[in-house]
Amino acid sequence: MVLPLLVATCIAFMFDVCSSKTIIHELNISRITSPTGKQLISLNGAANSLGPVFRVQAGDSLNLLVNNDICEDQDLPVYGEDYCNTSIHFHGLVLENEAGGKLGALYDGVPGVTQRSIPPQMSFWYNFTIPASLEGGTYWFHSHSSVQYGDGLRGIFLVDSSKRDEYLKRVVAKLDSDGTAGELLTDLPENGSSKKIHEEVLAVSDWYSKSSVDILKEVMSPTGGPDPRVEGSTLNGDQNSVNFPIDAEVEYVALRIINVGMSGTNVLHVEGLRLCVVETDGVLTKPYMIDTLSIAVGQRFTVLVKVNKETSSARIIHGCGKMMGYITKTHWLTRPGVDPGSSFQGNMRSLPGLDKSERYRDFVPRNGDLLPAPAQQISLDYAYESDLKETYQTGMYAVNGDTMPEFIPDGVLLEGDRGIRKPIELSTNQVVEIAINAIDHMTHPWHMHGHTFQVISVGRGHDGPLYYDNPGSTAMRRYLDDVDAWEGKVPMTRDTINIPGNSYAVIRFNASNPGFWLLHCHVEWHMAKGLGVILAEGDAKVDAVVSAFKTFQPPEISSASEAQATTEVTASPTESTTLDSSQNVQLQSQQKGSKAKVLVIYVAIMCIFNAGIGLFFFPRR
Ligand SMILES: *[C@@H]1O[C@H](CO)[C@@H](O)[C@H](O)[C@H]1NC(C)=O
Ligand SMILES: *[C@@H]1O[C@H](CO)[C@@H](O)[C@H](O)[C@H]1NC(C)=O
Ligand SMILES: *[C@@H]1O[C@H](CO)[C@@H](O)[C@H](O)[C@H]1NC(C)=O
Ligand SMILES: *[C@@H]1O[C@H](CO)[C@@H](O)[C@H](O)[C@H]1NC(C)=O
Ligand SMILES: *[C@@H]1O[C@H](CO)[C@@H](O)[C@H](O)[C@H]1NC(C)=O
Ligand SMILES: [Cu+2]
Repeated sequence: MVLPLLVATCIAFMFDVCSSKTIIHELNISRITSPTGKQLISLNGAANSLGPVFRVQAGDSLNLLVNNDICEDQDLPVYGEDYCNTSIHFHGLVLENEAGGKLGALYDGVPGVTQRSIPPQMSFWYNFTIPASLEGGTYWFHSHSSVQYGDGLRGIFLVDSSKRDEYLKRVVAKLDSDGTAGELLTDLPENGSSKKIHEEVLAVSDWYSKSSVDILKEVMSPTGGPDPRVEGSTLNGDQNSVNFPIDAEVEYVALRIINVGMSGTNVLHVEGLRLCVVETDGVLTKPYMIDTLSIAVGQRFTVLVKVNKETSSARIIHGCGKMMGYITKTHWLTRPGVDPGSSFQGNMRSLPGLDKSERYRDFVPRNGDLLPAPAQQISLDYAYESDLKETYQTGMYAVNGDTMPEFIPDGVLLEGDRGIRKPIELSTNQVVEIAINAIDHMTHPWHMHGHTFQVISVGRGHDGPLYYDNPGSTAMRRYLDDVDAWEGKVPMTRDTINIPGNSYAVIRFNASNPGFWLLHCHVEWHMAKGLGVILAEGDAKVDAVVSAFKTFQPPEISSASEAQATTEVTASPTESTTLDSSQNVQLQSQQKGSKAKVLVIYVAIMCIFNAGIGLFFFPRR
């Protein structure tokens, strides 16, 4: 009975199914003390402020087992339940609803909204499929509980796809024939270049000498302000300069850049070379040449850099924004045997092409259409309010007068519970536009869950707020100008955007993804101070939110002989693969060697082969 079904499924999805796989990872989350006495959250035992890299193909499934070992009983009074509980959000990944009515929202990782918080000494599985429709892009994952991500509960999440690979090769072919002058590159050749593209991930962040959990105490004290002083910066978790060696024959480098920070916008410049932007937050873009890239907290970019064979090294100049100016670091791309040179001593402000505003007219998607005029328009005003001190004993941010915790009930929104405030209801399956207005003089990076959005308009600083019923305002004039300019074009599409002080941004999306979604400032301290709202989309109430916590214990191995037609394949000394006919994967508890940090198990891929019509299990790396 099962076999004919599998055969039918395999034939129907021959190509897709045969190349997709289930990847199993385990994340052991614990608390450690650094040599300087700073409390950090460690992932799989590593002492780094940045966790592992998870790498998947669009269409793969990820089963991630999260073991919460942050606190023991005696730690609860010290750190509080908020910091001892945990959750994981996959930043930017828009998960599709699955057959059988399973909501993608269930794995968005927001405690109180899409799931119950994972309590201490308990485990939780995040099982979901990365949509096959994704073009491939750069994402990250991080805790959505308290300020845990700043203490280390964050890592990189890369989605690969053949569409992305082919596109990058075509852009390289264009750069190869036409050079790197100009701005927008048009008329890409049909055939991609066969030249090797060397890839590096650059995760940038601000840095503080105290742990986030200690800073939070100050921020949330009666006199605590929302912006603790940025004291340093990191690249890939490292406070030092980082050297990226590149082989002698490499001519093209793809930099996948992510701001995994708590607060500061970062800028990057590769001295003497130009940057060709090809991705904004998981969306492939028309290649656009710039000299200096500005990255808000939560944003991602891919840039292609052409390095001449004669270039023996190039300085990567990295500025991490703080209240006044930058923390400046120098990193290097170097050829074999070449000593990196000296550090950059210049002024960040004199870097060519430095532009910290959102370049929403430049970085446009390579595909798609402008969404039609919205059926619903919403204005949100946000400001820092000190008179909320009564309830919270500290100054808090409010959006249209409400602060984020008021939206979050004791239960879980998806179960139908409500907080003090009802979520903002969106018109289901309609195009919605939200004007986010800064009644505040600072720049804030706003991130939306559950969608990428089209950036219709972003004001300059001091344009003031945008109200749809006030056509004469500076903001409204700029907005109408932009709307006209988009005729026949596609606006920048992404999930995170910097909104200048005393100004606005207008985002547009189709409210076609049922769930409760956060729209919030991604500054870790501002989230703690309530800067965000919850949007309600579609009929998202589900009968039972996944809340299957298990006591954290080494996973059991089921006897391989129980499974029918079981094959076991060892992919590498640190990885093991167990395959069984029901496509279930069992974790193996025996770690092979202490070097093993991430346990990866690949599941059976069912393929039909030849005329023999045999059932075939096909493990893939
Ligand atoms: C911690 O998690 C438990 C279990 O989900 C939940 O009951 C409790 O309210 C959470 N505490 C906080 C402060 O989120
Ligand atoms: C692209 O590649 C194909 C196959 O190698 C070749 O037949 C074709 O002529 C190429 N097209 C161009 C425009 O170079
Ligand atoms: C919005 O999504 C709904 C549901 O998928 C779809 O029916 C509708 O056509 C979409 N609207 C636009 C303008 O794309
Ligand atoms: C998640 O995946 C794991 C490993 O494949 C499996 O044991 C578990 O039952 C799955 N949980 C859910 C809720 O699907
Ligand atoms: C997580 O911890 C368990 C229990 O100590 C251990 O068996 C497992 O190998 C660890 N996993 C990783 C990925 O470090
Ligand atoms: Cu903010």
